[in-house]
Amino acid sequence: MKTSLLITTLIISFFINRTNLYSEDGYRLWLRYDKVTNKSLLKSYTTQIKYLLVDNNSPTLSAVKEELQNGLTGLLGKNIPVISATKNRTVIASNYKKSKILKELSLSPEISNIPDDGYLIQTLKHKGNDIIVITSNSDVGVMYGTFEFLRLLQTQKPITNLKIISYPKIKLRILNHWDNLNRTVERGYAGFSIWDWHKLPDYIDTRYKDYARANASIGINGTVLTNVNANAWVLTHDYLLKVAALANVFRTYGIKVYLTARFSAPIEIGNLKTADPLNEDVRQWWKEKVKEIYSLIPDFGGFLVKANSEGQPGPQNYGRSHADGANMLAEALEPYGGVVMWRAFVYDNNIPEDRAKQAYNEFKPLDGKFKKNVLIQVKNGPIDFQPREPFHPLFGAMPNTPLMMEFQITQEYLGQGTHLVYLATLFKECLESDTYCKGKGSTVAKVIDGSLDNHSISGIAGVSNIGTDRNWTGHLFGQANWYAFGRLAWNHELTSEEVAEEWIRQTFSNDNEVVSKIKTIMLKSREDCVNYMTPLGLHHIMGWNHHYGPAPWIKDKHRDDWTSVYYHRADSNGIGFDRTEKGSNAVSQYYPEVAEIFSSLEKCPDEYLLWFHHLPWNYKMKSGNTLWEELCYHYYKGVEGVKETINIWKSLESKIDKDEFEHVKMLLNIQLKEAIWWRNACVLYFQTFSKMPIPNELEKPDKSLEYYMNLNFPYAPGI
Ligand code: GCV
Repeated sequence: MKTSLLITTLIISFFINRTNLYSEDGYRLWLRYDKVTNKSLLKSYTTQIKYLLVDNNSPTLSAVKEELQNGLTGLLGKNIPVISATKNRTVIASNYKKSKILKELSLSPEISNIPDDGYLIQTLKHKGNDIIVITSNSDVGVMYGTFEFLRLLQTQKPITNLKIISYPKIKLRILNHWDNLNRTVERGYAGFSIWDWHKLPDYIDTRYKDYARANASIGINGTVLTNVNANAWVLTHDYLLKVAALANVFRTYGIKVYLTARFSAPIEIGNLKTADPLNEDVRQWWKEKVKEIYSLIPDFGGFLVKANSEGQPGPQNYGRSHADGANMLAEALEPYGGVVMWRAFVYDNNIPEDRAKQAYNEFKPLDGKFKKNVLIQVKNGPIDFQPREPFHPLFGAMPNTPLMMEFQITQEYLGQGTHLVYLATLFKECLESDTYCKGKGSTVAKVIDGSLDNHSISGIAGVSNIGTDRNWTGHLFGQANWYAFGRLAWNHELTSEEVAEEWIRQTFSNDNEVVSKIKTIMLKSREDCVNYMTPLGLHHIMGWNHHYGPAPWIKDKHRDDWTSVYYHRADSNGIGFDRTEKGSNAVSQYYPEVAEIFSSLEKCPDEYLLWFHHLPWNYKMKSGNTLWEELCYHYYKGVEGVKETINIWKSLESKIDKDEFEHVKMLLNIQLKEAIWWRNACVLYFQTFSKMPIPNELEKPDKSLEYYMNLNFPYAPGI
């Protein structure tokens, strides 16, 4: 009796586990390669793709072959034989520079001029054979072309008469992991760090390869493995061996590794008494360290540095400038082709100046003082990855220095692990902002891609949202932000809509209803979030330290610039930070055309109103409402937006994998709860100053301000 019960239990659990094994858990990201559902397209694909020829072997081209075989087998539902001589209906993937076969074909002459990472995908007729060529002047370019080709099939695009030429606008397309050596992730909401330092270098988790594949598929070509709040320990020999093991996996996929350099490392692991960048022993120490790194990792990318910011050590500890610090590291890296990405995220509460102005004040005078292999990495806005910020005034202000963009993919300030917020719209808003530095049309995108000032290096970084969660990003829709970052880093001219559509088709389905409804959800999601968190230019009013939830009441801390009241400045007269000439004059850091817009009450967009102006509660808005009413309407609109999202999502139940549907549904319910919490807490708090009623037609908060102020989250994630 007992034995039969045991057997039954085992059988049942076997089937349960099997089901779990095969249900969709998000691990495959956007590289699912499921069989094409559209029958006529499938027929057309299978007629055009009969054989595969991957010319010239190299680890990268072997990976190309593997990807094409896996991808095509999945998408077409049959095996595609690999051959060595062209036949009718062959897909050829080959490096143009190395390939004999391709020289015989009449490929578009443009191929010779395509920059290294770029590719050509072309349909051709050769000796009566129909062939499709994926080529590039580099192996990794062939890989990028391969992923584009597979994307065409995944998104069910026709592949007849192809002639696609594409190359990246920005050279360094890099993920920044804020991962600590103990595997916690600062501002990480998807579990622990995927780098298993303890088991490296001997144990190579299959995730490392899948991580590299996913990044290569969207053109990301670099990864900073460690937190900018850096630990010098990663620069010790034993850890460098671990880093080298990761680099060996990533190299095949065209991804270089970078490390964060703790400025005080010469003291902490080098037994020196100082880390002064002008001290000869210190300079020599870095040179030796860099030499050691390159002996283990010949294609090491370089260092990312956070210095003299939020307690991190830096050159100013020794009375030296940021340029002195950056140039010392740049000199050590120069012989090997490495770069320094020096962050401009600096501010000091001891300086009696608007925090929004400090990075500009510090860095603008240093323009032109950096070595050629230094990039200055600037956050998109002047404060800190808020739901909405105007673009950082440094963009356009340092023409003689390559400026890199730093976006945050992880949603520290936009709902962390539980809110569906599609960030392409935020990224695009910043990239498309006009700095006017060289007249109209001098967009931030043109500053960072180097085209405006003819820089030979250019870069863009995204603070990663990746962790050990099975679906990589915690929230399934977090994957869309990783995807969007990569796609926009490759081509910032893509629209948010195009990128969303690609992602949806590859992640969920090509069904038109699914595509259009999820696109609607994604495209409005960031504005919903701004509305229920920080409408009309409000910023930095979230929970203390963990940054979870609303807390506009934060005050009297050891640093003013870490409180909320410093930013919203609400009082009985009104609300907002006066950054006009009459206030901190942060507007003066922008070019006159921009400064004029932000300064003027008539011209300043509502989106930035309270970022730049302190206005009375009864100030008449363009809509005719008072400022107080407008604020309330925005908060309530944000919540309504989430309700609408939930309804749209629910209408897709029959068309979405069950597990994924439930996963997103539960998270949306949390998002709604938290949106209401943000709305109620903020409206009640600001009402203590406005002393005005919440407009009649709006439902009143069901809890008191005191209730919200007493909420406490000692174990909120990400710190
Ligand atoms: C890595 C904000 C975050 C910090 C982060 C810092 C930075 O202040 O809250 O966690 O530190 O930005 O970008 O350096």
